[in-house]
Amino acid sequence: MTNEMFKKEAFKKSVKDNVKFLYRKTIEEATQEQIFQAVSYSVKDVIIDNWLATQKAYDEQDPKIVYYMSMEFLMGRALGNNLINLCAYGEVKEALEELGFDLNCIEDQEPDPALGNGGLGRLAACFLDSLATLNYAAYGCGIRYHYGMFKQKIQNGYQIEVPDNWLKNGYPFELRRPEYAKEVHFGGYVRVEYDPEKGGNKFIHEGYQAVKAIPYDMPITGYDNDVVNTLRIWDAEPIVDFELDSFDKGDYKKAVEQENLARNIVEVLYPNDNHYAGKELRLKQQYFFVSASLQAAIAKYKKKHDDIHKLYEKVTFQMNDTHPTVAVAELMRILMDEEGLGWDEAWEVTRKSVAYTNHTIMSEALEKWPIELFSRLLPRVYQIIEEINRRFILEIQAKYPGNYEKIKKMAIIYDGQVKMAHLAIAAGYSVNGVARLHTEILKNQELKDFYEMMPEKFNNKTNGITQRRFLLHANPLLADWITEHIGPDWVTDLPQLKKLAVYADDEKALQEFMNIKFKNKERLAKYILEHNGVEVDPHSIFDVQVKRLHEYKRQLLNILHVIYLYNQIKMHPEMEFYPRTFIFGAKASAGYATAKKIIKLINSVADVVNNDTSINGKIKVVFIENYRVSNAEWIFAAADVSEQISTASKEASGTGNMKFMLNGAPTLGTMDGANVEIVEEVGAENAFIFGLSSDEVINYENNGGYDPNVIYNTDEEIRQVLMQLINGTFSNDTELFRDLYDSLLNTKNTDRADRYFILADFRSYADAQKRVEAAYRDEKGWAKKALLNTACSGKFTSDRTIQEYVDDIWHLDKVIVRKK
Ligand code: 26V
Repeated sequence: MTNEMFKKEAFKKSVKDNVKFLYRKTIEEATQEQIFQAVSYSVKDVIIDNWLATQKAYDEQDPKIVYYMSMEFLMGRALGNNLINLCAYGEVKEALEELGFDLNCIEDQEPDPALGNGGLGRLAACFLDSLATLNYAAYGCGIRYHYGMFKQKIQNGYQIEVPDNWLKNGYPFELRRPEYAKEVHFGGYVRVEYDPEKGGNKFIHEGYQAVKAIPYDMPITGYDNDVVNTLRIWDAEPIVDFELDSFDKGDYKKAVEQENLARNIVEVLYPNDNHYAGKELRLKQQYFFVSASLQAAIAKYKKKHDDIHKLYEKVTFQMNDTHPTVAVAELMRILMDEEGLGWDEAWEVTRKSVAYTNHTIMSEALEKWPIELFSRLLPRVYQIIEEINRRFILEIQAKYPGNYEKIKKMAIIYDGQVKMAHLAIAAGYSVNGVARLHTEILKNQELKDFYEMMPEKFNNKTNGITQRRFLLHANPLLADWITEHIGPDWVTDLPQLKKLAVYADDEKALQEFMNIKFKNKERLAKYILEHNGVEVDPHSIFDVQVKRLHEYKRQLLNILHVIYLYNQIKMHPEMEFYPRTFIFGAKASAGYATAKKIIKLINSVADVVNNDTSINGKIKVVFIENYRVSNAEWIFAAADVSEQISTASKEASGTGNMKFMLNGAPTLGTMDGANVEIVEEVGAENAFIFGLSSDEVINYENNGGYDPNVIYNTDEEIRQVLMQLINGTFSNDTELFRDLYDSLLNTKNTDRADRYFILADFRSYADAQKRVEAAYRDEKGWAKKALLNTACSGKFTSDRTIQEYVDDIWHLDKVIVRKK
């Protein structure tokens, strides 16, 4: 059901009016960017009405609300997505055509809001989409970074980071809400005073620096249900303007400091993924958005309810990893110091209100703040954490009398550090992992002690993705084809895709399915030519690995295998070889030297291989610059093979794997993260699995027994590949890739050679790749595998994930907004 406003004539008029009011131009005079702004304002007009209706419905129906607290929301572009969810994409496309514009080009004008790094931030964005679509009341709570994820340029094969000034032209899908501003306090000290009224002490925080938190709201549209939820991201402003009389009061220094604090705090997203660095500014960011969000949530609750003891009946806070975990202590502080509750009452409310999701077992990612830093920045909050820790240790002692090992391993404060995961687990009513295997590893390895002490808290919620963005918007040809065959219900009920399985042996259907894949490959080939200047053949196998660059994700394994194939073809030019295009896309954290070196290696191999005419273009290697949500949509749609090759046990879930599957690309992967469940759904015969199991990896890690040098010394072809890293094959500078070579063979820079078992898995990976090639040669067989991947991907919708969170953790009520 679409809105009247989207009727062609009405919409055209609205766009023209907006161009006139915003720019004093006619549409003939306006730039594409201005048209984008005008179109967006027209769309926002409709959204605002639904937004008001939604808030009214929430007011009347008073549902329980989930606050999804996250340092990252990797939203991607909003215009196309909103049109999809408002069921107006087709109409608007036609209206714009009549005005002489191409909706795709207009969409392309939108900056890609990249307030996140990778999986964790994109998951948060998919969850908001599903919450709105399933009629649940939800707020996303985050930070309005002025600069999001950097833009990646590749120069001479190296990654260059360019600032992402996404707010430069103004962002049409946000609304500034200064009337809901909150104050957040840093530093200072705590004065204790006896309060005769209370019959106890009161804690007064003084001498702090204050920052004003200003919320900006972004609308989150549900699919075809008139629901519009809110992503609330906080900006920072100084409290006092620079007043002249500050000089007189001697407050000049403080005024400057407060101004600087406000300026710095929301300036930029930390572009690290999975690596904790202990930066003070990051803790400031965390406390800033957590405090403002909690204050806002409590103020909203109090408007309708007078008993703060029952907060948890109407409100729940989900902490996206440990990043917002300071919420535990901040909620305690607000309940005690501002709402007047005693410790026990406040603790009861807090522990029933907060829940925690773990997204990684990589030990580098664990957040542990030095006590000195923490207590200086957040003195009152730190006091509260000390008391939580004291009481938690008493509980441990009660359960395990005399067992000091347990205290050492589980305490929240230990060794001069505040351990955020321990705080989250001690306080939260739910602790979940993001895929079945990951949750099992948490329970049996990483968080074993916590699981044994409080097993009832632990549960699994396998990740999911939204089919509205990653199929309906990303792959319109396939979306239409599916709807022709099984009707449109899959858009909100993805398991319906199962009905496609009846076409698995239908030649006509398979042919159509593969024709669509081919068209999507042509679309991507065009993009690659325009953006990389490399010509790729859409008839070749598109073998794709796109994700953040990290050693555990093993892009290095992939490119070493490319080198191996290149050697094979050079050595045996007559050998049968199905042409392959290896496509990479990945950003490396700015300070992650090894990751950046791997990018350079991929580009260096690309240079050599792509320009070696003797191999007749059998292999092409492409590194897609600036991989991000918007080009990801095209890449998934065009992939033949989905590379999910992390060292088993390291990838908590993966979500890219699901996007490939949905778009009909079989997985080439290890038994890691959600790959395990993908194989379970689609059947092992429709995936290509290789490598050590997570048990085997963990066993090596704990007990030793793996030596890559044995492989190096016995496998001549592998040795040749490694030698080529340091003999000038891919760079005149023979030292350029020495570190990568060393990392595989000796312990110079680490405690273990080949930390991620690349050589251990190399042969098994090469075999799996052989199976891929053989399978691809069988055209019908491949089409069947591809189609079955789409057909069996129903489990991996974030709608299912969210429903599980609702049923097992949040217990939300459905709200109806649309009046039929
Ligand atoms: C961690 C850190 C550590 C401190 C510095 C900054 C920073 C920024 C982000 C992170 C998060 C890393 C965790 C993460 O992204 N995990 C990914 O979560 C996905 C969604 O659950 C999951 O699919 C991926 O497997 C997992 O790697």
